[in-house]
Amino acid sequence: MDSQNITSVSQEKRTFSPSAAFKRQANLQTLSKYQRLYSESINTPDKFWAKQANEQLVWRKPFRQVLQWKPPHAKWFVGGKLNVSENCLDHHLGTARENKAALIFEGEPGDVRTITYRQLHFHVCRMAHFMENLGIKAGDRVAIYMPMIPEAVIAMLACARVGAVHTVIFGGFSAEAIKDRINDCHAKLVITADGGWRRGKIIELKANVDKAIAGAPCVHSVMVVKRCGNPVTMVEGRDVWWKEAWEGAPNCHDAKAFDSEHPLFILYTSGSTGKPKGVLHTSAGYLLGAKLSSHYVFDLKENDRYFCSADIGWITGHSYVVYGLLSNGSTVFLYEGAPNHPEPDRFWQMIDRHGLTILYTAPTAIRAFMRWGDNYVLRHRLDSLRLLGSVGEPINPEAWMWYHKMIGKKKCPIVDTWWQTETGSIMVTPLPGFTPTKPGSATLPFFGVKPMVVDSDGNEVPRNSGGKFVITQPWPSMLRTLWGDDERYKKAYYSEFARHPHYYFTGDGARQDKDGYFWIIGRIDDVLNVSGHRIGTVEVESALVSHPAVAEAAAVGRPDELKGQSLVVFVTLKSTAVASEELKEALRAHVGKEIGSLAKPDQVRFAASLPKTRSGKIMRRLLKELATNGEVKGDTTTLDDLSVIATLQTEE
Ligand code: 6R9
Repeated sequence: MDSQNITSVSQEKRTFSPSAAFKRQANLQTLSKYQRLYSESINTPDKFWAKQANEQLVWRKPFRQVLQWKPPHAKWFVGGKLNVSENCLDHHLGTARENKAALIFEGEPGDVRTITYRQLHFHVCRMAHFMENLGIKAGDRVAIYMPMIPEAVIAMLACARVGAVHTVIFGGFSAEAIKDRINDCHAKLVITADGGWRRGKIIELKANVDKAIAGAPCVHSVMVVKRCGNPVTMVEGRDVWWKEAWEGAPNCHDAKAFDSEHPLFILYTSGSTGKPKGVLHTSAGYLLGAKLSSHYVFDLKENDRYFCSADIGWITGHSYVVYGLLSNGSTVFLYEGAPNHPEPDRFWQMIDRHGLTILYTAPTAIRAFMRWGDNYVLRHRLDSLRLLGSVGEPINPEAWMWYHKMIGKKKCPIVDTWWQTETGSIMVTPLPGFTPTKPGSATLPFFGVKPMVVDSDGNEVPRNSGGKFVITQPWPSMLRTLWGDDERYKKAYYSEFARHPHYYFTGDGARQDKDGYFWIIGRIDDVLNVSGHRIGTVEVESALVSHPAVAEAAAVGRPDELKGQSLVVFVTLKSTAVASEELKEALRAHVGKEIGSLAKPDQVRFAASLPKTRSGKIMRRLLKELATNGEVKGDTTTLDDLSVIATLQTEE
């Protein structure tokens, strides 16, 4: 098993417990209480989830059955009806939260806006009306390609309100990638902005949407928020400014009730084969998972000001910027831009300026802050912070210790949360009031989650041995299928173990230590984790071979101090092409165009040929070893032509 994803030079053996002061005020304070609730959630899940669903969610019609499980298909809270946006908004009106800040937004240029729950409701109602007037009906798909501005949240909630299924596309994806996603789910409406600010420059979002729609005839309408004021082309009869749409619409909107299993959103994510997968989440179960985990994992209190640095284009932004937090009535801080603009202390400055109490970010960001130097941190007080979180990849002990000392001033518990786009909400995590943490371990399962480390037959391996990380029982916020491809859903997640067709395979490797703590090692499939972003090697390879100079390509990950993994591609050229530095640059740019700049290879290597098995499969394992160590020592017995490796070793 590959443990090299964790770029660790030191071992941290200490455990860290929350302070008595933190414990006293925590939403859950003792291990014994957790154990009792956890056992109940696993042994009598129907009872546990019925109680949670009734307490946490506002129902229009009660459900009659908690779970209908016909592996690998689940239906949760069968027969129930609710409206997700009502749970996030209307539910807080008429209470002390009505005039509480729902969103505090800071744009990269420094503009600040505060939007209360009442105001957010008002905006969402208007947009919901507008969307209905455009002809958007329940079940229709709406693509959202926006910067991190309040309108992005409003757009998501307006979709939820009218029952439209949103698919948020991260602003870093290219026109090609947008086109593929829009076509895959047949989106009728695209909501975007003229641009977004990133390191003082404008990212031209509308221009990308225009290019994408040229190849996506399913799109009827485009709504455009004016954010940067950069020139854009508005197509008559198709494009409308957000402000104009908004001005014409009434303020009140009666939200319809939708079935528990009504689709809420599709989020595309990289898989080990082919095109990105459209992970489908539905309404009640997803919302319950996001809400309950937010409450316990972030220990939410009424006066918290919570900052999650993830973009809403990722699942973390969906669950832990929007749905989990707003359903709890929390104040969410939104930041538009880069963490090092204008200086690498932007986060710390914003934390002091707005009195932020919780920070949830990724190890790759923490490592960048470490590299930029302590002085940028030490200029700020950071005394409002009380809890820190990490997500997206394994956190190496050095980064954990730095986060603990420099940002948390040794008093903030750190929650290292393991989960995935597919799981919808946090699955393995410390609960900050009592779990002793070990740097690098996501610790223990959340309520209702039964993980296991197994061998290739699906049998549990002994403690401390590495194996495949699976989840053996269904949970409310699980993905329901892949959009338009249920066969792929079954194959990707529920076909790994013939004798255990109900085991969900995560694609990760893990081990469980003697205390029962889980240590996630990283992906064991053909998915890379570069700066916390999932990138499918196959996607990058397809992008490369679509370039006229390329005959064949293989993409592999190499451990990287900053990014966790960096992307190295091996390319063989067509006989007509000539290897050159310019061509390497052109290939990087080509991948940027096909997928987005996040997938641009860090290194392009030309090769005379690629190592293959006798059945013709590229042996990425050997290339990975080569990219990492400069040589190949691993098993080459299945290699078709040994000389390929010798040549490759001398080729860079
Ligand atoms: C939420 C999110 C999922 C993959 C997952 C794993 C890695 C996420 C982690 C972690 C170790 C953690 N991952 N959190 N690995 N410790 N705390 O990131 O979703 O983008 O779908 O990525 O990220 O490899 O399988 P997603």
